[in-house]
Amino acid sequence: MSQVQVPNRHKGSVGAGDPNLAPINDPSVILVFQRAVDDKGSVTEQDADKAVKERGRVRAALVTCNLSVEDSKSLDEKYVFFRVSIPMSTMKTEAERRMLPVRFTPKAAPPLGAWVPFFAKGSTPSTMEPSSDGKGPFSSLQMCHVIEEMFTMEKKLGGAGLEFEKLKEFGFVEYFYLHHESIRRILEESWGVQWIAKQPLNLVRTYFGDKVGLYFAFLGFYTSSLWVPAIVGVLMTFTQLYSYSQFGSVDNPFVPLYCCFVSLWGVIFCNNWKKFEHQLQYEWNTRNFETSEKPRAAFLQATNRTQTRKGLINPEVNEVFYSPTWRLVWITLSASICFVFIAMVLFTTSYIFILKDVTFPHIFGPSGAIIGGILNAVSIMIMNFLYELVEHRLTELELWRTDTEYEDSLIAKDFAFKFVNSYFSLFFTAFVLGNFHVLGHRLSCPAEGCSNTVMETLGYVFISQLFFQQLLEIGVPAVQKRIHAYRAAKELAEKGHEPRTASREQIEFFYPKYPGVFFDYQEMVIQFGYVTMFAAALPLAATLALLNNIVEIRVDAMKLLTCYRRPSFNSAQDIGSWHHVLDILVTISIMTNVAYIGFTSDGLGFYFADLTMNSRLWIVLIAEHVLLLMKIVLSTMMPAIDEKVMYEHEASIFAANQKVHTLKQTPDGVVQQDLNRVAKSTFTDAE
Ligand SMILES: [Ca+2]
Ligand SMILES: [Ca+2]
Repeated sequence: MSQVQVPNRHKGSVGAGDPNLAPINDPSVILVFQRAVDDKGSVTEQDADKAVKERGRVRAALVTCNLSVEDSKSLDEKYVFFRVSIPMSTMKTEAERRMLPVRFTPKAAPPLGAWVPFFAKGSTPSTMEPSSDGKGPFSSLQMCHVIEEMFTMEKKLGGAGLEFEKLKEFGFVEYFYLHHESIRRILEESWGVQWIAKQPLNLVRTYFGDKVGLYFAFLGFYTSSLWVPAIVGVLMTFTQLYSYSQFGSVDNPFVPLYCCFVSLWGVIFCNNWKKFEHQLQYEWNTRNFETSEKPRAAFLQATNRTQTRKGLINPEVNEVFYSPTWRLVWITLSASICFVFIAMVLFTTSYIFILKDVTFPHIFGPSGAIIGGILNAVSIMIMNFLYELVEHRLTELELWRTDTEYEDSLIAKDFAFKFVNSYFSLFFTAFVLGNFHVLGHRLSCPAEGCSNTVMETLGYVFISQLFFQQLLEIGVPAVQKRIHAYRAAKELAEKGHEPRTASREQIEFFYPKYPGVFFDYQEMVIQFGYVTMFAAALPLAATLALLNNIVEIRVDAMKLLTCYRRPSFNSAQDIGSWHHVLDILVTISIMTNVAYIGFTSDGLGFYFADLTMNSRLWIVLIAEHVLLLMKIVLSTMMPAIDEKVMYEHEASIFAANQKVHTLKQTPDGVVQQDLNRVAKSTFTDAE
């Protein structure tokens, strides 16, 4: 059966991208083909013949599997776009086959509602919750994802059987998800431009996928947790200003207390986040994602580096065995390169401190310290930039099977380096200055003590990073977009077209691809380290971080909504290895704070008179152990699971299963579910 449906175009509400365009309200995926054009821009013979035929075949294949296709050309005629959307009848069949999760209403699954695999028989508005952005119970993201899967699915299974690698010979470029204009508008109004309002997390997650949703949940949670240290930090700053004005040093009796407070706040924050995340796993149905995760496309394609070994092949996805020994070789290479970079950081930072202490005062006078501080901040950013150039390549070479594994390896690499690069100068000022010889020089702290120097260093690094990262984050995609738009407009102007009439497909095709949430997490985690590790050195760090993050949420949201293409389907169970990174930072922050109290600041002097080095060491050791013990006690006492919520969710799941059972019962007593299972096993076997 073949049918071509023309998607509805609703007039009235218009998109943010272009006020002259009517929004496209059917979730759709765009296939992009490049036409062979000569220098003057007219279509060549070759294109007119072979490629046109091939595109016709693609269109026919899509229509045959009951997808609807609408094609258009870019204004300069260089590109052909196929806008593919999925009619509801096709969506229902495919969803039932794939057992796509849809949500039962609280009425059908009391008390909270629960996720169930879709089945057509139960699909009524009273049982299945209508999606907030798609059609019927499906979200627009689910619909796009089904379309995407149908592209490459074999023909006999009901897919279009497209082979993108082969199609590239005929000008196929890529495909991408088109933004769903009305939802983008709603998100912009309720999320992107709202400063204090609660984030519409459920809609964000439905529209952008679990991974993005989880990131914003984390960012929001972290930001609201920062209120406590931000307020205490302001008070602390006042006490420090007072003691500076009276005694010339920022040390005062509150310093040790504040350090302990921030360390414990870090512990409580991590525990609370785990609890919140667990709750989200129920609400968003991501509990078992990692067990069902599919291999990465790059892993499947790298056949020349994999070996076929009988019995180890996964025929379902053409997967072959990849020897872990080979992977180990690549990991060793990555580790070595990481160490080289770390050594470079150690050397550069030490050298900058020697310049700052020995050379700059002669050349620049009193402003030498400022120049040294800025130089240190700049060197951190340059080293980060260089390392980021190689880390993705290295992880790619390791050939990980799933996205989660890939990301975990990337995070490990990234954190090992960034930890040293971001915090080494602080360790250096806090513990090395005045105590050890560095590269043949003995560097000293000013007369007021090392605390002031640590504060200066942290101040320069933290504030310059906040500033530059925000500038890069807002600036880069905005500039990219402008350049694309400018080029497109220029080309069109040369041909005498009106730039306003470009189709939405064309506009979004020129947007850059969304790079994912990796760097966003990284920025927050490094910031968390600056806030917690040397708490007393810059108590305002928490306040500055809070202010930054209130802006950050909106910047990241608007970036996603207006600067990039819509991200394709993605899922995640939790924030992954970032958990471990946060946990490590919390533990290290206990140690650094205690060491800071003991060796860098003179805060202890207000409590104990005439401290010897030996007694300092004892106090540090005891304080550290007490705090670590408190960390363990707190983690045990504050369960990561809210039991009441969990029981309610489990009860809802149970109720949902019962409801599904009754609904699927056919008049002669056979449960539809068993039929489905048979259908599903046939489906996966054949695939
Ligand atoms: Ca930022
Ligand atoms: Ca960000």
